[in-house]
Amino acid sequence: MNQKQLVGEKAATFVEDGMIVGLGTGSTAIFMVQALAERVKNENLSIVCVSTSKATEELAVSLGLNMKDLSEVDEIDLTIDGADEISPDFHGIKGGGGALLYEKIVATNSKKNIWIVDDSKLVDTLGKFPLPVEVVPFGSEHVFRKFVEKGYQPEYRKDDADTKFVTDSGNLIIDLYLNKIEDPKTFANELKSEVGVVEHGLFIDIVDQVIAGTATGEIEVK
Ligand code: ABF
Repeated sequence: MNQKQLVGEKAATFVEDGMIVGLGTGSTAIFMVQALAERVKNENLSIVCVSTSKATEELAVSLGLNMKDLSEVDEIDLTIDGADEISPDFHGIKGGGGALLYEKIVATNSKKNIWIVDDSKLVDTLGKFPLPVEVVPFGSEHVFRKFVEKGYQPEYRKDDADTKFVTDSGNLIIDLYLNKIEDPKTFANELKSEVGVVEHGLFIDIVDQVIAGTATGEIEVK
């Protein structure tokens, strides 16, 4: 069994009967959703789920999970999601799958957040993974140019047809190839101050617990 499956299945055991659960996006989250659906069936769990993307919503519905829109629930009890990078102080980069806006909205409306990752996601300093920045299409070229002038090595996220990727909320993503982000908190504030930027993939002071795979095939709950 691979690390992503191990941590996904482990995380599903943290869900308790009666919970409102946020379902993350990405290949690791898929293992969690599948394991959670099995638990609901086998243990007759009564839970309500909220999705962080259309892709996860479709999977969860196909597996019989009880899905609600975020607007239909109060605070979410537990959100379980993947991540692209996690630093030792539990800040992260998310959005490699293009779902960072809905992921951050769901995460910031959750009492507890758990990230599930294989050990390749644990880094000393954030930034080697390109930082996704979600921008509205109108004027995005001007934001792009400002990023070039600042030396952020921007690239528009492309889809399989090599056209600009469009997020679930109809926006575009510019990925910043920064290599290292020495002060993520300051950089996050700078990005958010750029008019036209909707959200970015720096998740600062959001996660409460990390379930990570290890090279020896173990699971580490941090
Ligand atoms: C998602 O998890 C995204 O934010 C992130 O890109 C992804 C990690 O992908 P995977 O689990 O497929 O490695 O929440």
